[in-house]
Amino acid sequence: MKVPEEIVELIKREEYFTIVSHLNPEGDALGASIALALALKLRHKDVQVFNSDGVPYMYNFLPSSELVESGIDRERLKYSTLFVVDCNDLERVGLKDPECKSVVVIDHHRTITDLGHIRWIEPESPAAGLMIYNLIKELEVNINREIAVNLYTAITVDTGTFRYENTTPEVLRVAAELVDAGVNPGEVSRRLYESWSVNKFRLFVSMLKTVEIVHTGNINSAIATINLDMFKETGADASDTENFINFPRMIDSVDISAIFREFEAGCWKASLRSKGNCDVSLIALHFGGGGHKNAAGYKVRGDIGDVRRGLVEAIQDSLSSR
Ligand SMILES: [Mn+2]
Repeated sequence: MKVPEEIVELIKREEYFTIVSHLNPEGDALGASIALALALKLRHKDVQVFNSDGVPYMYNFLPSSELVESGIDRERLKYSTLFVVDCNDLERVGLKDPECKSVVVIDHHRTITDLGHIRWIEPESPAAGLMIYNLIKELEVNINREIAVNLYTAITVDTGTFRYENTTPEVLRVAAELVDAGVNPGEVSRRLYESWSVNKFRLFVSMLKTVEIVHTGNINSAIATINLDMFKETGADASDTENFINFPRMIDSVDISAIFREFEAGCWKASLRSKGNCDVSLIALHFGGGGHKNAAGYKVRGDIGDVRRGLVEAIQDSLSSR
């Protein structure tokens, strides 16, 4: 992976930076943002980090997570270079009409927007965190334990802790280097996978009851729903649903796992995961969303029955025939 020289030059030249990432942030968005912020600070830059949803409690363990603010200082933004990390559209950031010096996109999602004066997009990169790792190397900043834990978390979350197809030799080499820098992999895994609240577990149980396995030609999809009532009944919130999508994939015959999460009455965020060559980004694009071959998503409005049927039809049309 080649880091664009113009980004390195720009960082050396500029003084003020604002780093933003997508709503409902997960380990990659947060870890990549915080690691970049820490590296910029080590280069004596002025940095603010914004995420409109703040840091979900499960990510409080990330060193310097307190740098992430859920409010943005628009005055400071004006002088800033704006880094958009792990996404490439400002709607996903929840930031309207930012007035800033310039915009740099650092992302690994396939893209349909044209945001950014400098766009560094690596659809083949397993995580934005891996791109930030390479950028930090170019900046010749020493990767200390704090930076390493953030990068390691970013990379592990987006590779399912080295279980997904995107686990390349580079990922494993970088992870080893980060462990050398002081990361405790067991501790990170405990924080990520064994720290659920009771409310989250209850929400998970109610979601499992909605799982339906649908056959379309040669493809089997497990489709689940989480509606607003389920959040209310269990006391869990949207950030608690991270990772739920991966459980239906445990069924050996399932190729696609899909969850519809209601974020406003009648409005659904669809998350899709697939195994092997089944390309769910085609489905997401069909509905105006985006993503990667094995992980994608889109938003849709309507009655849940219709919305679920719409997905099944799209799978039938775009994937089953192959
Ligand atoms: Mn990511």
